[in-house]
Amino acid sequence: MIKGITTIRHVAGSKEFKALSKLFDAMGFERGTPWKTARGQGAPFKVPLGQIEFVEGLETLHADIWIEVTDLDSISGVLAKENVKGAEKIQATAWDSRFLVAEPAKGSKILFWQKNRPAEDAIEGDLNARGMRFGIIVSRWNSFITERLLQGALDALRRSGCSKEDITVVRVPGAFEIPSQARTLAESGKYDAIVTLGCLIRGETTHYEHISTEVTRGIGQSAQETGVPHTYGVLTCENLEQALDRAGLKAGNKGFEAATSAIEMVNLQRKTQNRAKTKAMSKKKKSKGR
Ligand code: DLZ
Repeated sequence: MIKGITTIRHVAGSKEFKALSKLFDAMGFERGTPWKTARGQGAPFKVPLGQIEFVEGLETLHADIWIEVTDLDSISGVLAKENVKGAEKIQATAWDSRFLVAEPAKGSKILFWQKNRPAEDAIEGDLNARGMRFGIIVSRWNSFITERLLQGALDALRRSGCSKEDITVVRVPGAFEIPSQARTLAESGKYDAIVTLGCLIRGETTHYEHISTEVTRGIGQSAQETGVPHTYGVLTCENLEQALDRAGLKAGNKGFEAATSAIEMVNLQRKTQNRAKTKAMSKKKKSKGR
């Protein structure tokens, strides 16, 4: 029955409205549908998860908008870059988290908080690509976009220490042809990971759903069946504007992200495979000793 929750803040004036909207854009919030009438305007911003919480007792709440984030230091950086006045220093809570309070517009205090990393030793891949070999498959359809994705991917790999000679770029006609080449490169045994880059625009293809489903399935299947990490930098967009945003403008560069994920996956796979090997060896030793 319950569908969602919207916390509405009435801001002091259009200056504050603009300042808050600009800041929330800079922090990467997804915009909802804005509205404007003769009596005012609204700018909704969406969050992946929301809740309403009632609090009783002596706890100091600092602000009535609380935003949980995954990287508080980056938020602090955005606040500094956007010149937000009244952004306080990061503080520790008594409940294993950190927070900071900012007042981006008069009367609108926002508390940003992040849970401290759990103490368990999660296995994660780091972002050092030295000595790794990557195959990048990029489709030529919408090359205006895909070449930007390629530049983003190359930038990520080179900045992370991968040498030029260890990167092979293969161009295919359209997104539909990406999976077969991904599998060919993966099966060659020459690459630690495969980065796939393409751009499907709904307006340009009546069979958009079919192609995008097939491309996604094919890339996933190649990854699972070859055991070589594949990352997905194929844009599936409604229009050119969305594609441009994801290829280096507002929403970052998905080619850069796909390459970064590939580096992380290679490092992660090496770690988990080593752990699995070590476990198997100690099991063998134990059973021999019996
Ligand atoms: C045919 C087609 C269309 C209409 N649109 C796109 C697109 O938006 N993005 C893309 O990468 N490829 C498109 N293609 C081409 C197909 O992916 C494929 O290359 C051709 O159908 C040839 O098999």
